[in-house]
Amino acid sequence: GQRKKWVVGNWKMHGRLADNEALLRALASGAGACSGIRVGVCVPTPYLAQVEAALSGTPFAWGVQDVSAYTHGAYTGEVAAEMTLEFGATLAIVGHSERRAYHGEHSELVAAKAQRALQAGLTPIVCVGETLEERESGATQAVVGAQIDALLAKLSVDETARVVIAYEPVWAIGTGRTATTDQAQEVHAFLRARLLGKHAVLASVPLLYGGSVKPENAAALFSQADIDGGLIGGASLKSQDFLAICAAA
Ligand code: G2H
Repeated sequence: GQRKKWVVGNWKMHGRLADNEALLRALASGAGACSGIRVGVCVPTPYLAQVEAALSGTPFAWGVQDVSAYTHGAYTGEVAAEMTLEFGATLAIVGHSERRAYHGEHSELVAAKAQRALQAGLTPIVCVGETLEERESGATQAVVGAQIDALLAKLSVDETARVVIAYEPVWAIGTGRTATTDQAQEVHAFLRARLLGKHAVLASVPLLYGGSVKPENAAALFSQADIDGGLIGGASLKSQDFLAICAAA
């Protein structure tokens, strides 16, 4: 297709210097699996310097799992986009369902974080997705539609054209329960149409799938018309699995 495939690891709150070193070395030496795709890892902030040292000069980009909506100031505990730039970061996940659920992040804040990331020169990976209860009550499109609309309400078309969106059904995250390729494709097609409804240039926004992507299911998911790659949690902590997923993209 015309859109490049993306594979981005989300380490979540995992890692230790020594374990990271082994994983990063394996990724750097397995970079051959990544030709022709966009690949990256989003790591806990304290490890940015380590990741920069290990992945500079490889095809891998790196970044963080959240970013402040503010530029600087009295925001205890927050990390500014500009701080991550000093460590070569180019990516920032925003609005992951774990942040929405455990840290009360709502779609307006998520949109503000995405905009701040863009203004700093980072590529935000904006996560959307429905819970099991919402899916079972037939509200999937209403929920993810509202999440996308909040983004479209805040960002200009030019800004929106520079984001990456990840569809992560909450019921498929870390549960081993993957959406079927048809379930995923159906929501991706809906998201594509929603973006297109705003402006034709938004047809090129990469739409990643996330939720228990593994080497065994990656190729089938990535072959769907509107699935442009994946956001990978658990499997991104094992170099063999992550590189196999990259090879499938
Ligand atoms: C979904 C995904 C990565 P996992 O959260 O963002 O994690 O692959 O472990 O389901």
